[in-house]
Amino acid sequence: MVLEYQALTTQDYIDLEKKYGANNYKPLDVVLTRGEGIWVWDVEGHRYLDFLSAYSAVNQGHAHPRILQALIDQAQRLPLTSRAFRNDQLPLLAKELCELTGYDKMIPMNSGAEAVETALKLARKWGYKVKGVAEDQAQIIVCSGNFQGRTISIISFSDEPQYRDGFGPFTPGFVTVPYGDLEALERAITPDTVAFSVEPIQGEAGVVMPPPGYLRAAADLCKQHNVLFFADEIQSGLGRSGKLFASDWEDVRPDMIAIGKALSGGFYPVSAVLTDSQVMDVLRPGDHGSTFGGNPLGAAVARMALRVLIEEGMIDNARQVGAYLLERLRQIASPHVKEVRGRGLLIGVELRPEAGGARRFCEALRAEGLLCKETHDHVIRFAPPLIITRAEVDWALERIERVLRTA
Ligand code: IF1
Repeated sequence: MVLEYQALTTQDYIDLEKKYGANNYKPLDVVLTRGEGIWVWDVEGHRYLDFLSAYSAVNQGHAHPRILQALIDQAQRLPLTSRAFRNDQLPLLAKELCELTGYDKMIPMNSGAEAVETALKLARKWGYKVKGVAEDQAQIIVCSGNFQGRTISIISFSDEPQYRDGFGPFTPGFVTVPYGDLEALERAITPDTVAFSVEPIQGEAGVVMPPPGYLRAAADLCKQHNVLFFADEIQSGLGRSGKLFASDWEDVRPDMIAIGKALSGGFYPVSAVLTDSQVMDVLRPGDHGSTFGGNPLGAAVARMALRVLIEEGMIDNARQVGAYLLERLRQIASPHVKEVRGRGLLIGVELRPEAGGARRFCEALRAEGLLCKETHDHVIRFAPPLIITRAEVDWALERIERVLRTA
């Protein structure tokens, strides 16, 4: 029985969430009830342009009709089998994903963090079984400023105090080097190093771009030292940067890639790790898995999410419209802006400390009908769905310019 509530107000919803929900986020106080394409509506009927895309999980736009239909069709047939039995969707997703990305194999998971954990386990096991690292001695090099999920092992290599506070003891076997520092990476590699884990664009750190040539040179270093280059493309991948993967901008083919978020068009948690047989074949039946990993509903949704991404030209659109947005943002004369950076439709506007923090700009943008989120106090992240048109970007720019110049 679906509980029917008389029309609750925004405040009613906020109060309910505060009363019964964990206080683990500080969201904008907008209560959304409907989404379609780049637009979302709140319970008061206000329309907003979604400039966050659920942190790049809605690259295809909200409620994409073709992905929705795939969800409905599969849900009416067979949502879940567990991996104790096979199903008729996972093999097709595996084939289509490997053909699209050029990797030998994929392993399906659910959340991005689970994909990252899976990649770390694969790297360690490959280190022991193939590279010959002594048991329990595997080292994985990570970058300062990383954000790759919230599990205990992943926050074990975070350098954000809040993400670690109160959650120790931490998982060993990680070494941190400054993002973009090639010499530091070379110095950190030892015979026990099994992988280098990197976000080709650091999203949470504030849309931090790698120095030109860094990814290419880091990948070459990894090859020289028989170290797996693992790219976390969960946020930067699947068209967000204007290419299929952000790694593509430097012609880097990672040894291993984690994807998630837009892999399902925002309809369902679906993630995966892509790699070649020499790595994936270290796994034996029973080594790793998950109840929902590879379920037919998520697989059917992911197949259609990838299909519309390619068939509807969303990646090229992200590159073209993203370049336009970046250029126009850089032309805005605002005393508050320190730097505008990004690639494709993953853009960050870093504000000067004197601007008083990005939150108030996000609140002002919301009043103008744009939903954005600050990251790390001083950066406003602009990441609309990849289907946005130049005209819709102009609509947004008019409001962004007004806020950046008058707030
Ligand atoms: C939150 C951030 C973004 C990710 C990369 C793995 C994951 C994420 C590069 C884990 C997830 C999400 C998590 C969400 C907010 C959002 C976020 F602000 F936290 F950092 F996007 F920048 N790798 N990012 O960006 O994927 O397990 O969440 O599916 O935790 O607040 P997940």
